[in-house]
Amino acid sequence: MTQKERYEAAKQAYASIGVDTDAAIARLKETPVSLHCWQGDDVTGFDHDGPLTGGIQTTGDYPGRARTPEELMQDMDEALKLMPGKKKLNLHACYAIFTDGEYADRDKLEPKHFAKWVEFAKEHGMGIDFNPTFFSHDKVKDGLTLSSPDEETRKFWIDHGKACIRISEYFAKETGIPCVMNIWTGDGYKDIPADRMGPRMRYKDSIEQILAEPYDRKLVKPCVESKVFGIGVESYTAGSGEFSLLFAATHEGCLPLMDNGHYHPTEMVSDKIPALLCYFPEIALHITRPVRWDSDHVVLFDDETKEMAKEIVRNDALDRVYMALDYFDASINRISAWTVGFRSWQKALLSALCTPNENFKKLQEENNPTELMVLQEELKTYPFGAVWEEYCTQCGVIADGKWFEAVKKYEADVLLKR
Ligand code: RNT
Ligand code: ZN
Repeated sequence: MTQKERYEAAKQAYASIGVDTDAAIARLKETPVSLHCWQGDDVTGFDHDGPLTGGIQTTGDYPGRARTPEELMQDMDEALKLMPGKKKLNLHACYAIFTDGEYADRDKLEPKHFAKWVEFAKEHGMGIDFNPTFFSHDKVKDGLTLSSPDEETRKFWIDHGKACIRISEYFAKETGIPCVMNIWTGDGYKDIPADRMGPRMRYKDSIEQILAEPYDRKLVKPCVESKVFGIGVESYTAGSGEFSLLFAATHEGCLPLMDNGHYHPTEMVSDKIPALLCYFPEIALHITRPVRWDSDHVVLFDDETKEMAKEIVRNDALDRVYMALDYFDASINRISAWTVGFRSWQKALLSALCTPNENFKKLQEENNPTELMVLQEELKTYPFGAVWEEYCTQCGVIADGKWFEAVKKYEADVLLKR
């Protein structure tokens, strides 16, 4: 059978249960997913020499890490060729590019320090999302930034946040696509705190000051990302789940951002998505794979990933949820890590779009869990692979089974020579 014949057969099979695979493919093609630059260099960036801090960690020493902006862009170029669908570029402030020996500290960053990234994004027709970097810097005092009791420290990081709002607006204006700007800090304590509320009140005031920087609400979408713990920050985080969610709920225009590595292992972000959609016009996600902890393993086409995609699709929320990948694995080929994660999330979305969601909801409402179970189970063996193959083909991207050859060649020709 040719690829087209395989797809036609699959299309018929799905049509018999009321799913239009052509429509599913068309919808996915226009749905942007944000690709994080930090998988390419183990969250290092270009504005400092020190270690990665903030309670996050990359493990592994696979050869070929990008060491310069040129290498990172070259690697991303390579990875982007292997990813079907619409992309956005997700940057961190520490990826500022300084030219001619100039340097600006984080509180003094300007749009011009990201001009090369804008050029790169435009070449690929991508919008840009942004993250102030509240870690890996000597002004992180005693593990604290926006919640620091030291006013000079706190002001430095507030000014960094404000600078990032201005840069986010620049990105949106340049690309014509709104910029999601995510605030996450690793602020917290290793051991039992004597004051849990004080740091949170300071954190709240700091984010309020950052968001007081004038910006166009249609162009910049600020978010607050929560976290339950970090390495060396096991007992307390200032930006806990309740803190961050309630901050967003009480500050017009601010979105909650859920990272599915940031909850207790039995809590499911798939269940939280529809809860938040009841209240917020828009929400944001960091899609990752936690293994026993917030380990940031590469996203796979696994059950919880599929469940998260289902919640977005069947609640008709593809335009209300800003989706970004967030993981970093230094123990495997980084181009492959990017590609597997991006393709897995695309598969999860496509599979959710190839689900007879209205029929399934109807069965639930009619209180027919027996038939619902039967049909949900049978759907698992439908010829999804052929639909995925067609999607990749239409996007001009190599289908499964062959793209890894390109990665191996790039590794031999480029990465192993670094
Ligand atoms: C850390 C958060 C945060 C970072 C990136 C690099 O636990 O998930 O989003 O991963 O900002
Ligand atoms: Zn995250």
